[in-house]
Amino acid sequence: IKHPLQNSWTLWYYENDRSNTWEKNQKEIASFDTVEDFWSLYNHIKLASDLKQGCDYSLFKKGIRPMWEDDANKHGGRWLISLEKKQRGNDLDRFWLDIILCLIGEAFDNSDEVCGAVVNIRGKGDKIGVWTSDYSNKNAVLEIGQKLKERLRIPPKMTIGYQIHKDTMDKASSLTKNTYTI
Ligand code: M7G
Repeated sequence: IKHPLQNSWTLWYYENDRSNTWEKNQKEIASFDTVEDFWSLYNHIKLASDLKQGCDYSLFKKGIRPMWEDDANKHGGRWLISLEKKQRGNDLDRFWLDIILCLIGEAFDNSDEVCGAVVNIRGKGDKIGVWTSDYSNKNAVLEIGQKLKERLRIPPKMTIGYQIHKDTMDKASSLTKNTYTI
């Protein structure tokens, strides 16, 4: 028998089609709830670094849509890892896979707070966000950020910020203030 995961997960793909709304451009690709089914999916799809500019992958717990408006996200925020352009060649795919493995392997003490993760492929610099459900749960948010930094081997002196979705909604995301930094 296959090795069950604690949660079922859904992979979403976003393609920037200007004739459609942002929400309509989010497509569900597949869901899985075993280790083996995760790897068959992962091995079958393009690496994040091979997606076109403007595209996203999102991996969320099944039943949570990869958007601020979802009930699970509306009081939440994200740890944001902003990559330099040159990091697409090496760090991007490794970071994204390591984050997926943290999510589906329930690597955090506060894994219940985790909703999912998003990778944005952008010409101005790629981004990876790990979304949690309640920004006011400071201890949980900080624990998740710490663990993320360790697991991705981000140097201690390089800080990452946590941004509340409500703040991101109101501002161009590059201007959103960090509520926590680590
Ligand atoms: P982005 O794709 O997160 O980052 O947001 P980018 O600026 O680097 O491309 C781009 C735009 O997509 C936002 O300004 C919103 O118009 C839309 N958008 C992004 N997200 C995550 C959401 C969301 O959760 N809900 C809605 N309604 N729109 C979103």
